[in-house]
Formats: sequence, C-alpha cells, structure tokens
Amino acid sequence: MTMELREDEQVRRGIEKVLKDSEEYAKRLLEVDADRVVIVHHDDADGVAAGALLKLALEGKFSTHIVCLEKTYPQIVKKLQAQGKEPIIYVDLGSPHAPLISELNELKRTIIIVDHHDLELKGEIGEEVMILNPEIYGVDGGTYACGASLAYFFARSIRRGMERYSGLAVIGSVEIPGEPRGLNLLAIGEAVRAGVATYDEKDKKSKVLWDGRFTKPEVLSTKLTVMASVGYYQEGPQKALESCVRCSWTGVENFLSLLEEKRKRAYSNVMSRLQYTGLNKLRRIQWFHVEDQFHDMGVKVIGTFCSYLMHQRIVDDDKVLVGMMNMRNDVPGLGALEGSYVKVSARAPKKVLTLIEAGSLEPLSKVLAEAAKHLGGFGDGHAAAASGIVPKGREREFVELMDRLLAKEERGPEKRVGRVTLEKFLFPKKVEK
Ligand SMILES: [Mn+2]
Repeated sequence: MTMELREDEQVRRGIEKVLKDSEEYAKRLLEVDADRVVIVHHDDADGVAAGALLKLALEGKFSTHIVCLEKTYPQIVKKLQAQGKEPIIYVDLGSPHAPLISELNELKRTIIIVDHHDLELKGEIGEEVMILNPEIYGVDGGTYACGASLAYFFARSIRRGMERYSGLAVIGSVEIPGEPRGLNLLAIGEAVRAGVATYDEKDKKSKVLWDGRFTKPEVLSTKLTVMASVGYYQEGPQKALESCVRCSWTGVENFLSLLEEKRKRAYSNVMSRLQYTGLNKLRRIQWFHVEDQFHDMGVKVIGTFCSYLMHQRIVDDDKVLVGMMNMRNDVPGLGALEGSYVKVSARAPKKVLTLIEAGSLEPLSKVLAEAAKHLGGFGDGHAAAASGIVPKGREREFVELMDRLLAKEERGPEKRVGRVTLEKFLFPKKVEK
C-alpha cells in the first residue's frame, strides 16, 4: 500500500515536471525565427493523432511540412536534418535515437522530441534538442502517457482552445493496455469537460466524438493505423491525419475499405503459401520471406502479419519467429534512400520469452539490432518483439547470425543469470512495432 502510494506520488511529480517542460519548450519554439516547422510522426494511430494535434497547434504561426516515418532509420534522420534550418518536431518516435538526432544536428536547429518510448541518453544531447518524455523523470511512458497525450499537452502550451481536439489524445491512448492513467487520464478529463468525449468510471472506458457520434476510440485507432501504415505509399498518413483534424471519415471511407481488402488478400495469399511450404528452420529461429507479396504497403504489415501468425499452428512455440519483406527505397515526403533493404520483424513465442526473461536467451531487441547493424542495417524494439532493416541480399546471413547471437552461452564470458520477477512474468511488455 505504501509502495503504491509512493509510486503514485512519483508519477504525479513526474507528470507535473513534464507539463512544466511543455510550457518551456513551447515558449522556446515560438521564439524561433522561422516560417516553417517540420513535423515527423509515427505511422500508427497514436503517431497520426499526435501529428494532427501539432499541426493544429502550429497553424497560423508556422506553415508545416509533415513527414510520416515507419521507423527512425538513421539514414532518414541524416537526410531529413541535412536540409533547411527550420525546427523539427519528432513525435511518437525518436527517443531511442535521441543521441543520434542530436549528433546529426550540425545546423544547430531547434529540435523537439515529443515521445513516450524508452529513452536513450547515452551520449551527449545538445542544448538545441529538447525532449518531452516522462521517462526522463522515471515515469513509465508505456503506462502513463502516449504520443498523442504528450502532443496534446504540448499543443495546449502552444495555443489556446486546443481542448476541443483533446479527443485525439484519447484515441492515441488506446495503444496503452489497461485503464487510462497519468497523462492519458488527464487528457480524458479535459476531453469530457470539453464535451468531445465520455468516460465511464465503472468500466474505465471512454468514447470520442467522431462524425457527430460518440464512438469507441479502439475502432477509430485501428482504422487510423490501417490507413497510415497499409496506405503508407498512397498518401494514407496524410488522409489519416486530415481525418483526425476533422474528426470524421468523410471522403475516405472507400479508401479505407480498399486498403483493408488489399491487406486481407495479401495476408491470405502468403498464408496459403506458408501452409504449403512451411517455415524455414534454424536452431532457435523459424523464418519466412514474403519477397514482394506485400508490395506497395508500409512495412508495418509484416509485423502485424507475424503477430497474426503467432496464433497459427505452423509456428513452433520454441523458436523465434522472423518475417521479412522487400522494402521500397523511398520515403514519401523525403525522397529516395540509398541502397535496397528488407524489413525484418521478430516475435518471441511464450516459451522463448520465458527463456529470455530467465536470462538464458538474449532479448530480441538486442540480437536483432546487433545482427542488423553488423550487416549494415539497423534495428530496435523490445524483448518479445523487435524489428529493423537489413540490406537486400543478406537475409540468410542475418537469420543465421541472429540464431547464433540468441544463445547467451555461445557469446562468451558475460554470463549472467537473470531472474523472472512476478511483474515481468505477469506483464511482459508487449508493444507492436
Ligand atoms: Mn505511441
């Protein structure tokens, strides 16, 4: 009980500090002498809702250039920051790459990272780079915040009257499992007061005003994610963001159902092929490559497909699942990338996760990132789910290397026996990447 109270107190204080930072960063942003601000947001509902909130807040003060990123690829950060001098706001992404973002800020422009993901602070962060993230104050951003809630409070620090858009923060919050807490709960309070959401104290569920009706935010969130990610190369992110600005699907209903249909067809094609061929198997990994079967869809679809596959019988429960797809080498709004890459996505079945938690296997985030980096790619994620990119043509080397890296005893001396805490066992961090 005391422990709980102490935690609550720590969260409350942390959030107060985040809100103070928000005011300060907004002030600094408004003092910048620029016509334009670049907003870089993530490709899921939380990122889209957050991007919309920032666009709305900046309207009339700056023009905005909006880029949707599926991941914070170092090569993209480099390209993005090499041009222009206007401020950049990264939202719902960027925290794990804060040192790189800072290092690549040669033009010393104002950069604000508004994010709730785990923060990497190894290395120096320049004073032009501001980070709005509760993790700085020891408050878990995966529990007490989301990208859109943070963006909402930041937007409110920039401009008055943002309350009527607070429902967007509620939509973003849906990716956080369990009852709303911290900043997410604060945003719901504001949305209810503004008349754009309802909240049922009993079941801790909210509804958001959308197309003139109070609608479950879960439904809105799923659709926004499909639009932005499956439709990534068809202006899906812009359409999703505009839908958020209008709190309406008007004009995009057809587009949305075409995307849902397209993804379903692609999934079932790959599924029937895999049922016929089976998965490729190594000692600790089972893998497949869809090549161009998800062509012209954003790379999130391979991750979602892996998650779906985890519930199917063709997946062994004692091997890590790895899926790959060919990637297009352009980023809408940013142009071509150098080289050809494949997107890789990994998931740990329960049995594997238990071994990871017990310390006899390495977390996926670590081995995937290490293997990808070794081959000239990059990766990140969590213990049970990770993703990244590797150069096209090196897929086999990648899975073989990852297979070797997974086993701790084959890595050399740094042997250390971990412990499964009850917390870790009951609530493994599950984040869709
Ligand atoms: Mn998020």
